[in-house]
Amino acid sequence: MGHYATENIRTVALVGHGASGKTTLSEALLARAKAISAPGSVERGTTVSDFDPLEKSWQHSLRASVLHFDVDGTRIHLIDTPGFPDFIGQAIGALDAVETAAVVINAQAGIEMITSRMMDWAAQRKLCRLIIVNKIDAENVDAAQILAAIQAAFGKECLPINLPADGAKRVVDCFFNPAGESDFSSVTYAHGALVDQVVEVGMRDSQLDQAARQGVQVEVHGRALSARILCGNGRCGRMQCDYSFRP
Ligand SMILES: Nc1nc2c(ncn2[C@@H]2O[C@H](COP(=O)(O)OP(=O)(O)OP(=O)(O)O)[C@@H](O)[C@H]2O)c(=O)[nH]1
Ligand SMILES: [Mg+2]
Repeated sequence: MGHYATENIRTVALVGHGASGKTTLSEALLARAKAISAPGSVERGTTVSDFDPLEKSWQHSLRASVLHFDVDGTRIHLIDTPGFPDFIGQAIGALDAVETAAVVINAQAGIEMITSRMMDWAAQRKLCRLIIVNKIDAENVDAAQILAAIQAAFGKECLPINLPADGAKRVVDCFFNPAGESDFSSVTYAHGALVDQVVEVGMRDSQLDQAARQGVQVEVHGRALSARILCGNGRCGRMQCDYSFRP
């Protein structure tokens, strides 16, 4: 392992209900960061994190797996956790090892039991929280309705960093782009709301510029291409600048 200054290390736990797509997303992130040559698949039993024979045969995670990759000189330590309630102790333990909880939501299923529990448990630990709405490419997904449900459940401060575009084939970054086309809402509106919120939490322009320069930007393509980071909370100003996953 190379040497990384503390400010160039991020620790993130992927948490959320079973089958929301955490392991698949981990693969996409590893592949995009070139830590692996191509993303594996849960169905084929070829993912980095579900390496146990039982995980491969059951096709879901049983234990927390620690992964890492580098992006623009920043080392990301990612913990992929199981979402099924029987194994949730592994995910709760992971929260104590990270600064950020990325709560993955299945766009088809909406907010599920473990979604809400994880948001609560991460808040109790004063972690940065972000929500990733995954599987927006699946059938019968109403992304606007999901955003409304997230805001109703977790607060209006949950703002979209990315919005779906081109019929959910890609997303548009609302943090760095002041305008653009999206499937619902408006990039201009979302951008303005994010900037207002960052200003509200007291981040000065110079800090914003610096955060944008240092920001972790991971591009995601492939199967888990529908992973979208939707919102920030907790220390939201800092989190929104630090993490921008741009499919
Ligand atoms: N259509 C679609 N399917 C996806 C996406 N991401 C994951 N899947 C599928 O959803 C299923 C569950 O994916 P996993 O990555 O195992 O989900 P998980 O959250 O790790 O599940 P647990 O380990 O049980 O908590 C698999 O069949 C994946 O291929 C996506 O973005 N779109
Ligand atoms: Mg998994």
